[in-house]
Amino acid sequence: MIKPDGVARGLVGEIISRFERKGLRLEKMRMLTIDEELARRHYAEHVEKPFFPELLEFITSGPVVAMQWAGESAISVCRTLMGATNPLQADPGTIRADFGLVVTHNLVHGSDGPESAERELGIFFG
Ligand code: D4T
Repeated sequence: MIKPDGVARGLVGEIISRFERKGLRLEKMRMLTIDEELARRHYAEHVEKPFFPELLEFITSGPVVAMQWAGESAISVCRTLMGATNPLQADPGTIRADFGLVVTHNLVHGSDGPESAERELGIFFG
């Protein structure tokens, strides 16, 4: 998912292009603005975390682009292209390192395993 900062900064094409050039296949795509109810479902594991209020405000602040990507090891390949959660710790050449500066505004979200991918794709495309 391209988060509100990625959309607002005009980086949708750049980010999609990186996944496409890697060889992954774009299967589904949807632009939407996440409301509080959807944010709480999507980030269920973070609802009690101290950073959740800030995360909630940010993720509902503007449109996002939800996508379903397919291909060999798609989940780990996506996470490699995205880089570490905190852009300051992400490797150069990753999306978060190249375009991000602070952890809240880290441009992209990717499912961290097959179960979360199934759950999250169900939320956005079910
Ligand atoms: P997402 O879920 O957005 O792909 O990020 P990660 O899987 O890489 O990281 P995460 O689940 O640990 O964090 C979810 C989301 O919360 C924001 N965040 C995180 C934040 O605002 N402050 C923080 O201290 C942390 C750890 C960034 C990503």
